[in-house]
Amino acid sequence: DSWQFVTEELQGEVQYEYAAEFANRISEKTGGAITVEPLEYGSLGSSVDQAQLLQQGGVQLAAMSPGFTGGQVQDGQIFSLHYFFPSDQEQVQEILTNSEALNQDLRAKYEEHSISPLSYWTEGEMAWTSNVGIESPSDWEGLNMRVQESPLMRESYDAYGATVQALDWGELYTALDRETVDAQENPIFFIESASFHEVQDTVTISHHNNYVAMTTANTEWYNGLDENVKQVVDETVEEMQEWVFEEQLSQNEAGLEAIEADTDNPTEIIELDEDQIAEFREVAEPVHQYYRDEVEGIDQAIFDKLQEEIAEVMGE
Ligand code: 6CS
Repeated sequence: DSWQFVTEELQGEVQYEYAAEFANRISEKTGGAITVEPLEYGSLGSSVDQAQLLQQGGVQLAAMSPGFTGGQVQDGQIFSLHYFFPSDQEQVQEILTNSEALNQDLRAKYEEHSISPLSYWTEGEMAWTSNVGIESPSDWEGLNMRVQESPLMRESYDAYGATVQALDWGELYTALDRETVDAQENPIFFIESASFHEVQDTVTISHHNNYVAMTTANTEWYNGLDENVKQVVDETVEEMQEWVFEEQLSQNEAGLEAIEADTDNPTEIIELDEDQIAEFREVAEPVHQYYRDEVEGIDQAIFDKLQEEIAEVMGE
């Protein structure tokens, strides 16, 4: 048997390397009876196209960011709230791995759309890049922020006074270079790898959110697997949680070093202090309640359960 595993990233980047490692493990465990082909971003269209392809069963497996199906799976937008998850990445990975709200309840919501999230994992904290150097919410005024296809991402940046524009990342470098877009968010490894720092003067370490990715399978395909094969898939997905945590950590560390060492493209690194973070929190937190109470189609029980699970891991 042969499966395709499409990713939203290029060779060398976290999602692609995940798919490649997953492929090795599946092949090893099945003595070569099953091969998995990892696919780079762009080989099957835009990120939105790839999500649709998975839903239609055109590919069996995908690394998917919730942001690209935010219009379809409303509850997946919970990942775009700012200052909702902790900033400690070990805690984040623990929540993503063990949360019942995510791994049972949110999974069921995705499955209504033929997407089975087999796991959720962090690609690291996201940072903001811009030419202005974002240090307080008012710095967002007049900036056009790039977002993914998620209505709630708009709300989060609206709250700071920014305008927003949905764009696939393949178009983002040019948009930043031409200044049709002024700012974007991504983990450090990706900022460096996609060379966004070449066309942005500053990176703000804001601790506002994490980049969450999901290992997804087409639901009908997954449900139709032989029990023993399904077990191999599940077991591999579980093992990969620790592997991908280390992978993102080393890629993010190397990415920061590379940005700092790139003297042809000097980039100011701004780390927000506690007072500055408190200012952002004050503006961002009402969006949590807005999401829970006002966004149509949201399952409030998922929000409440996840919030409790987060508090528990954070020791609150
Ligand atoms: O910003 C984006 O859209 C891209 N960022 C990452 C970290 N992975 C893939 C995604 O499409």
